[in-house]
Amino acid sequence: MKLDIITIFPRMIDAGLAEGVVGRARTAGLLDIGVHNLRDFTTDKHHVVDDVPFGGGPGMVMKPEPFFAAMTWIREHRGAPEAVILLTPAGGRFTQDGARRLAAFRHVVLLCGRYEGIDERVREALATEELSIGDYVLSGGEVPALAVVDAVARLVPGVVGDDQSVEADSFTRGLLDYPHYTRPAEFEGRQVPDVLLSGHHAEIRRWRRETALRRTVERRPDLLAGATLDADEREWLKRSKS
Ligand code: 4GX
Repeated sequence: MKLDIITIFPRMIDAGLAEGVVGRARTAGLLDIGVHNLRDFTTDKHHVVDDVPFGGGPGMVMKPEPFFAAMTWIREHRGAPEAVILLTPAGGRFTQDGARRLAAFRHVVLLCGRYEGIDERVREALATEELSIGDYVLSGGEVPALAVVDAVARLVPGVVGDDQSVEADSFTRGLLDYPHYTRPAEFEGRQVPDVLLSGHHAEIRRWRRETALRRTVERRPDLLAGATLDADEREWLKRSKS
């Protein structure tokens, strides 16, 4: 999969994509990620990327021309992307379903804004969609872009070594994860649940499904509407309601 990110802070993106499964997938050639410094696409001596807002008001607005020049460079040197995403609190919420949708594309471009925002003509003429990672105000689109790339990349076949670990993920099943334990079996007086030490694999599976479901009911009941439950799980859910 090919990804291109346009930003005034390319080192933030480089650092965030150098480690872990994404870093390894880049080295292995599974992900082709281009990081582009917006200032490289300015034509003035001081590489200015922002200007005062028409109509007045506080803060600065990102100029359109460097974004248009960067997109022209990308189309010429990297090919025509299937999606150009602007990260903004005004976008639709980025979810696991959204990550799956984007992971099916071969080439995606992410546009990172700073300051009060980006000239509206960038959104109109360049962006094919706008995404938000949540209802809070960040200082720029770089952290959202890293979140989107990370969530999408780990769905690309081969990026996460073990397919089963993507399968097991919370949200792949539409439920929260079950609790995980490793050695020692007792730590500061806290015991690992006996069933996990029992070697009874059918019982372990059952405990995990039931615990995941109970946690979801308690913490994120909103997720249940989109979860795929088997007959046992529907029965546990009915009992948990009474
Ligand atoms: N999920 N921000 C973007 C600047 C900006 C504003 C408007 C383009 C248009 C955010 C979020 C987020 C803050 C990133 C404002 N750029 N982005 N930035 N939450 O808060 O995506």
